[in-house]
Amino acid sequence: DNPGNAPKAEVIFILGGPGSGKGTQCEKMVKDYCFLHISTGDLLRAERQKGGPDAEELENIMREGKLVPSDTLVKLIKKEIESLGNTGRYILDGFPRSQDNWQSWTKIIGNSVNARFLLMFECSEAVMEQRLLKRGQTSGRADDNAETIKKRFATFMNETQPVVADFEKRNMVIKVSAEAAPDEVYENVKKALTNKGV
Ligand code: B4P
Repeated sequence: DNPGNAPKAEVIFILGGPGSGKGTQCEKMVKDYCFLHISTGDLLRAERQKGGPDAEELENIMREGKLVPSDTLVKLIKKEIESLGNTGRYILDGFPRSQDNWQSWTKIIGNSVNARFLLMFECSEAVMEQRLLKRGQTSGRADDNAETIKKRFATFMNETQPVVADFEKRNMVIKVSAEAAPDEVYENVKKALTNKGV
């Protein structure tokens, strides 16, 4: 599984509301740090694109702003990390979005990967909504419209906030303000990573 005794893979989880700028900040981090980037949204969109037996179901769930089944997603994440030799430093963008996500992680990946901490982007709904509507003008994404955005916010409140609270109890959350322009937000990110010894 782990040829040549390479160090165990290590992961930093990245979360924030829909439109908080996770993807944007991850792109910046990859340029400056030795991180491999896995975006759960991109993984799922790629899976849908392949057109396998689950493609239609994935499309429908995402259009509804709901979460896809956790085991399906965690198996995809596992495959991705394995394909890179089960080693390296990852930023996992969009995970864990629910307590169920985290249970699947524990069951399917567990201690084979070292989970470091959770970087949480904080942003008001008004700002997030504006960003997503703007992206929706060109993204072609089925979920960047006013109706789905409302549902994504509800999913975030009801399913993601509780798992973030669980991580907070274990002192594993580091919060970053994500209201400002991308470069300014990135300054906050770098400070947060330095504080964590990254
Ligand atoms: P994602 O693709 O992760 O959706 P997202 O929340 O919109 O994040 P994204 O990274 O794309 O946007 P960002 O905030 O960076 O997930 C899509 C769907 O997949 C979910 O709804 C769910 O169905 C499924 N899914 C994903 N993870 C799952 C999981 N763990 N379990 C189950 N299901 C899962 O950026 C938004 C926009 O803002 C961009 O246009 C960007 O250019 C702009 N922007 C960013 N930063 C900005 C800034 N500072 N100022 C101005 N604009 C900014």
